[in-house]
Amino acid sequence: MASTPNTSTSPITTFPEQTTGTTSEAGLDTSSTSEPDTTSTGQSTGSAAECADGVVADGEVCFGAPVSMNVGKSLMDLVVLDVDQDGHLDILSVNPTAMNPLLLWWSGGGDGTFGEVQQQPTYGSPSAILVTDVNHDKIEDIVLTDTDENGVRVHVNVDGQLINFQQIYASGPVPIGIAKGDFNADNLEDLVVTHDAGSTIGVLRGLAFGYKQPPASYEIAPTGFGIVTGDLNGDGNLDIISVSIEGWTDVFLGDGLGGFDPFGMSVALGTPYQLGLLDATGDGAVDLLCLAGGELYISPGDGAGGLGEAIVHPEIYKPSAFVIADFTHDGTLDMAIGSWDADPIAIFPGSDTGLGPPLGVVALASRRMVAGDFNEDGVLDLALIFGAFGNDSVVVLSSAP
Ligand SMILES: [Ca+2]
Ligand SMILES: [Ca+2]
Ligand SMILES: [Ca+2]
Ligand SMILES: [Ca+2]
Repeated sequence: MASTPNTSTSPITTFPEQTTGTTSEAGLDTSSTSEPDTTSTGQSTGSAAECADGVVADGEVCFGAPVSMNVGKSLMDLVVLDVDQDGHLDILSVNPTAMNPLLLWWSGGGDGTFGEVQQQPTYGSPSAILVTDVNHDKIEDIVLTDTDENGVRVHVNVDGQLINFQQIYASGPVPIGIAKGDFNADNLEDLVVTHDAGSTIGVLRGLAFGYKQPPASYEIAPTGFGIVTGDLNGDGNLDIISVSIEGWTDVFLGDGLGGFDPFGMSVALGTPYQLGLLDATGDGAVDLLCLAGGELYISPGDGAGGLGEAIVHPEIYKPSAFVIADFTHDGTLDMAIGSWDADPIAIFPGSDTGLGPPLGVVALASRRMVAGDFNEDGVLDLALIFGAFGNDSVVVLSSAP
């Protein structure tokens, strides 16, 4: 992976030619660099697969025309959950404005369409958002890290309303990142929070309602920035990977009882922007993906908790955001990744041999991305934040198999 096999200087031309299943609308769109394209940009990959024929084929990646919802505000992140409890996925974001932070959400119609924006106040200074079930009633709620309160704030879904219970669960100084998982196998989701001050992460054990206090603190390299959970050593227990603002990576192996053992630390990277876990190299072990310094770094996992020296993915140009999910519906995780330069959002399909050649989708400068089946056809769709900070839009790319 030291160099790209393609000698062209244009990252766009490193995408493979589409040889089958194309139409006049198919293929990469390179005509628009600043506004969402309004034409269909679907494409297919297999000889039997054709976009827009209504048949879901393994390996096929097809999207219809983008649908854009302008917000006119800055958005922090996107999450997906059924807020109004009508059985259809909704999209929720946070406008983190000082003094008057808002939750903004759009009710999904189940057909890829969304209603008018709805908003409600939240409080403090939200810095990260996560969907989880705070009260374990099988209805998803949200938690926000709050840098004013040095903890997490919960909004619990009660009859389709995200109720703020004015309760803060302390995590540590200046929380900036959050991840979840059931660390002690009691079927109650737990949280881990990383902090932009000091050198700790805080583990918050899930209770029947809320989280155990005080948090369990673990030392990391100062100061924290990104946090992600997954099973690095394949023992069935969730582990925690923290990446500091300078790129130091701390691994904590979970014991399955809620405790964590520091495993090791490695350097790399630079200031991380986003973290994820996926077997990118195809050796069966989970690898750490990290957006940092205008590159996608892959720290190859050794399957025992260790992370090797990070390598730069050679085919990804100025990455802006990614989401890991099974877009090709073949049971293997894929990576959708966007670019700051309005190059196409690319889907890198996962396989037994690692991430395959990318498929271009549409030229959009996405800042955050999330996946969900909004049009309920069994194939994942994308939602992303588009636009300059302060005047953002949410753009939905629905599958069109
Ligand atoms: Ca809904
Ligand atoms: Ca709940
Ligand atoms: Ca738990
Ligand atoms: Ca879909």
